[in-house]
Amino acid sequence: MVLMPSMPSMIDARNAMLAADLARFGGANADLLWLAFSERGYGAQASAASSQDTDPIPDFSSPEHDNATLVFDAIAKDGSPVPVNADVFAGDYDARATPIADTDPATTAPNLDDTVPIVPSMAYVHGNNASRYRAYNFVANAPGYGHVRFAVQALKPGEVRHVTIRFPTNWASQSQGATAAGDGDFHEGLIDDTENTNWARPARRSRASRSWSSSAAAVRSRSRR
Ligand SMILES: [Ca+2]
Ligand SMILES: [Ca+2]
Repeated sequence: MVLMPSMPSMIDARNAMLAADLARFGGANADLLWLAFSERGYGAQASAASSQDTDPIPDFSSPEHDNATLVFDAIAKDGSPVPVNADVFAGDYDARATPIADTDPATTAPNLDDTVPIVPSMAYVHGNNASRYRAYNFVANAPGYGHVRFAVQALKPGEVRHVTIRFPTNWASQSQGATAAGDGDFHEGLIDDTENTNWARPARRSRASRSWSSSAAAVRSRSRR
């Protein structure tokens, strides 16, 4: 703790723990520390602008281990030859996270290519499901194709693993021509292929005025209360 700056980012906290191990134990635990950090996205190339950064850049590679490499490809399940421009996120959810890869050749920035160096996972603990302990979980989404969740199991040191993500077409997507209308706000949030955005139900009204509201969305919304 004393090695951390005030208002540390998670990266600052990682660096302080590595420095403490170096100062006190001559770096004897560096491999274990880097493994634990890298498995959780705090690898050597991870970065955050500040402790307030809500879009830090994750990295899953370790400077102490023989990393594996993931190479992502995305295709449409129905055989459409149109390229699927997918964003790939580590974990189970694409909101409040930044991608670790994408399959869109037009985008270039850290983590926006199709190749991910990644430390072979020994214990990516997420939930209580034992089958997940040797796997990395991912979610990918693409305009017109919704999202796909998948796991990559048992990576080996130095392995290059090609992962093809097969997307079902989402005919209820605005990218496939769907439209949404009705009560509430942010209708496009229903049909934009990402859980990051949501429809908002109508603001609460008095009982008298609410009884006049009869769209399907409003009826469903009331029945859940
Ligand atoms: Ca790209
Ligand atoms: Ca949405």
